[in-house]
Amino acid sequence: MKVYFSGSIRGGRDDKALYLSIIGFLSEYGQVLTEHIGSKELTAMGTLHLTDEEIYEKDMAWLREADVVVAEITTPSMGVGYELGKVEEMNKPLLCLYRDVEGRRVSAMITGNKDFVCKKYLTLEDVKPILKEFFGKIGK
Ligand code: 6IA
Repeated sequence: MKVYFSGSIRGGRDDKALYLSIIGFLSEYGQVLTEHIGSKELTAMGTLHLTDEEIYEKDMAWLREADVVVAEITTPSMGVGYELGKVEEMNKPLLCLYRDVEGRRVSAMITGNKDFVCKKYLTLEDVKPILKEFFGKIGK
């Protein structure tokens, strides 16, 4: 099974360590196409030698290839929001994970969409049973 993990890049890299851990959990369920999202070396200013057009084409191809999409949406990101809209059009199973952060709330365009499964968590340990339930439900 192919998993597309979506997380903020230019929106801010504060949660990159969390992304890396979640990608680790996801790799137990399948191949994570976007492992670089958790990379320490990848900063908001970028280190990959790709043009924006190449990044867009590559990510859209991976998104089409993916069987399932998991997003960490605590750090607001235009790119992640765009991907979520596309995933909805593609009718793929989607899970959005987020934490409560003081002074910040996830967009109502995401949590208000009844077709999106959005799960709030406190610690990384909470993520494991959320993933288990989600992948169990989609039969993977
Ligand atoms: O707007 P954002 O940059 O925060 O969007 C993040 C989302 O868009 C992620 O879920 C990625 O799938 C995708 N994305 C955005 N930028 C890149 C990227 N940049 N590489 C791969 N996926 C990306 C490379 C470094 C760049 C900062 C020059």
